[in-house]
Amino acid sequence: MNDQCVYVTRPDLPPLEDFIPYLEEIWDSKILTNGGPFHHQLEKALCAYLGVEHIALFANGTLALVTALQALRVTGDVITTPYSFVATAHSLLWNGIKPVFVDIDPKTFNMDPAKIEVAITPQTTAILPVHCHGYSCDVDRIQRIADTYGLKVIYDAAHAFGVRDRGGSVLRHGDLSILSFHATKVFNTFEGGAIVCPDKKTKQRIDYLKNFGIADETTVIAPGINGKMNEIQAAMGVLQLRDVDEAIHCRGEVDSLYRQELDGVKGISIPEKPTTVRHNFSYFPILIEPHYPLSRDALYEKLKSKGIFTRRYFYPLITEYPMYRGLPSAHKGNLIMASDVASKALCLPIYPSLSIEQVNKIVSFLRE
Ligand code: T4K
Repeated sequence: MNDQCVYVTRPDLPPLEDFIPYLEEIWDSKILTNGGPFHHQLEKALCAYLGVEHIALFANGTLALVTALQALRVTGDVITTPYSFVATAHSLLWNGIKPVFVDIDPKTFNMDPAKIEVAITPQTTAILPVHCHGYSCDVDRIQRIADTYGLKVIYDAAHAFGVRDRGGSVLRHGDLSILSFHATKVFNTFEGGAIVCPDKKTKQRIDYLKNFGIADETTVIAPGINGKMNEIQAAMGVLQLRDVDEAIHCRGEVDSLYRQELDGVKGISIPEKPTTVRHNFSYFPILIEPHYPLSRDALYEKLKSKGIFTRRYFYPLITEYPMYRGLPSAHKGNLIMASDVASKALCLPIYPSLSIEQVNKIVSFLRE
């Protein structure tokens, strides 16, 4: 890491001195984990901030995904997207579930609901869509399909912290939604994650599962895992919540500046602004079209040579990795849009402390 370089993201951090009193409290109490006071405080504060009823915190988003599938006893085949971070599909394999990949909508990069319906078989038990880059999935159509065929829906909402549609938080949709609080996310607890649950009973089950299945000192009700968030992570979360609106606001300014400055640049297309009433500006993806003077990969390398570290999220597609490529649904002909988007996508740097000068520098390289 080099201060002269610009990265696709940088974690948002409070001033260190603001965190010291939280550490002192942890040192005094000697409660470091297993559902301590900061854990409790963060769950409550997140419910209030996000406008949801129940949240179970996790050590990271991947454990939250794995546990969500366990909690709903999902088995068999699950329909999901190839256009995501690999953790989405890995959570299925860790549960012995077969992923069935379907193509995406090239406008939102989210699963195309029309493709979901034709992929359903008697083995299908659930749908695992991703709100990619914080753009909401077509939640109404997905729910209609799930209701018609009796399927569960678990949203991988790792990118969708704070996103709201007309009815409230997008995290209320489906049976469960999963969040990631990784260092690279809009809201971070260094590492962290959560499951948004619809009711107390489901949260209770998830709380057991993330703590080895322990119900009390002498009772273990399920083969649970250790997915608990520790007190330092939770304290960081409580503090980070204080500044998250400001952070999202700053991200929004960067987004607007890119949109304004890149408008009309030949060979660059920008996904339309999302239709949600509140976006979180977690990523700024652009597509490098064939008539741009450089290929996407040549541009990526050129920017890197100038100290600008963009990312090709999500290239390669999940379906190109060895543990997935043998599946019938991983065939390229089944994933025409996803393959096309993966070959063109470039995520530009976006984070609250990115300056106007830095954005202008990136834009001028792209225009060159
Ligand atoms: N589902 C979806 C849809 C996801 O996107 C993710 C995670 C998950 C599930 C799983 O959630 P977690 O289990 O991670 O909570 C990153 C993240 O590691 C990953 O969390 C994230 N998605 C994914 C999209 O991106 P990399 O390999 O691109 O990260 P890395 O280390 O290259 O970081 C990117 C840039 O961020 C660096 O160039 C500089 C900056 N950075 C990164 C870290 C870790 C920092 O400045 N400080 C840091 O501490 O995967």
